[in-house]
Amino acid sequence: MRFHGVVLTAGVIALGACGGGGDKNASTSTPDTTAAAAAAPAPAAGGAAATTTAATAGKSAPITGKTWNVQMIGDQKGYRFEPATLTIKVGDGIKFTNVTGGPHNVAFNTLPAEGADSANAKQLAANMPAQTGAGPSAKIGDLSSPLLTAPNDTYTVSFAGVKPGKYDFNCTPHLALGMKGTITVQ
Ligand SMILES: [Cu+2]
Repeated sequence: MRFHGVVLTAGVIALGACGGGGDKNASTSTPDTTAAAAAAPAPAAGGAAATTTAATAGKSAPITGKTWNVQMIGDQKGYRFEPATLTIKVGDGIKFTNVTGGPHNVAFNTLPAEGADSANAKQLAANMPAQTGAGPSAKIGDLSSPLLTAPNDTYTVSFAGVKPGKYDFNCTPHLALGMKGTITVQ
């Protein structure tokens, strides 16, 4: 049970971060469109994406539809997203929650309308904030979330403004262990 050590460490970090009481923000599995919408990235007011060259490339598109929940799990049965495959609509969002076995992230590797420089890839990158539910954090790459280290930390991706098709994703730390999935956007 090696991952117990990881969980304990993450738990200590979470306790330190929560500090002053009443974690009313604790996420549940119920759909929470408002929270997801609030978590969606604001247009780069802070200038984090200021180096983007194309004027249209850095603008995030907020969730307009349903927010789906995906759990990030590492336990005796292995490392996985649950569900690992889901079908959503353009405008929906997905809220990933670090349940056990973290740190986890979500990184996209295969996109419809191929090419890392495609407008679709830029839109998805813009829809992936450098912030988890726990606060600002560094993205691992344009199409990768920050690491979710603390238990119950969340990360929400908007699929507004992207092209329909299949989006393969994985967890970078656990890719070799098969932690991956596919989102079909209709
Ligand atoms: Cu993982």
